[in-house]
Amino acid sequence: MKELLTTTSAAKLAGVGVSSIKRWADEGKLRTVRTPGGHRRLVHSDILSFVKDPEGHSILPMADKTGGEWADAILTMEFHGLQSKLLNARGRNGSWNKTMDELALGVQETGNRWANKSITIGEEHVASECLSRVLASIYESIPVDPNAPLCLLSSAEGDLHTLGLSMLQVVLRELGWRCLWLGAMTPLSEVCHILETKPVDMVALSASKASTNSVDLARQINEISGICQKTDTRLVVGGSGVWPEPMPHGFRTHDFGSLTTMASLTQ
Ligand code: B12
Repeated sequence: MKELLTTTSAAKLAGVGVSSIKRWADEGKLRTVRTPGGHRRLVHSDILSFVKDPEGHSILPMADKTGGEWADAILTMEFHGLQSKLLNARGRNGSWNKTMDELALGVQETGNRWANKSITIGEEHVASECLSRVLASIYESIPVDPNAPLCLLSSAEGDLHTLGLSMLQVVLRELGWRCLWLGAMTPLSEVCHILETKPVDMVALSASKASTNSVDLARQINEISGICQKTDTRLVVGGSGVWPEPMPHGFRTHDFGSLTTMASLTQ
């Protein structure tokens, strides 16, 4: 299954006109990814889930509805309410990867509400902190074998956003992995040093929408790829940042669902 679609293929798949797809992308209702040549691509799994009218025509991306509901939950800033909504969603979806793909839409919608000034920067900060604590509590509550394989989690250099990693560690824990959290602000040279000196099985890097420098992200990949090949460590990158595509080495994901397609990830 192809992960990324042109606007024309996305329109065909959704059964709507190209102009609707472009409008929803411009309004931020559909996620877009830029190719190195600057062309817009859409995420296949987003296009599959549309809200339909009674005649079966697509009227709005499902992402819009789901993202709105999750953003409302995040912005209650209430630890136990948010925790129980997440646990309920995990029960309904049957996996954390599906649940985190839903939640990510809510995090992105929270960012849109800040950008269009319907919430203040302070509300956004309190809500993100509450969400990262809830995610950490869920991660810690999932038992894991002390000898399970180890994944190192780091933000791309210069990117302060860590919620993608907080979601990722819950997904990995359910798949039987332990995680070593480096988060943001760790220089890439230190990530490389850890890979060379500790028994790490995989390294996961996250770059958010704020990582817009494709040349710098390509430099980071080139640097870390050499060490990963030397130490036989798997490399996976994700988030809306402009990672090189195709990657010279390693695996580029656009959602948590596709993580499970990585060979032998499930232990
Ligand atoms: C929360 C938040 C913050 C918090 C971060 C707190 C924290 N602990 O992370 C704080 C307050 C620190 C912050 C700071 C800033 N932020 Co901010 N922030 C956000 C917000 C709301 C969410 C970011 C996030 O977590 N995204 C991560 C996930 C949810 O999204 P994703 O990248 O698409 O990733 C998806 C997947 O790919 C997966 N994933 C992510 N990583 C990985 C890795 C692997 C391996 C895998 C498998 C999957 C995976 O998770 C998601 C699932 O679909 C966004 C809104 C948005 N649209 O993202 C703005 C946003 C990213 N921020 C923005 C900005 C501008 C900033 C600041 C520059 C603001 C400022 N002037 O100070 C700073 C500093 C940025 C820096 N140097 O990094 C802009 C960026 C715009 C741009 N193109 O530049 C955004 C888009 C807000 C907006 N609408 O304008 N921010």
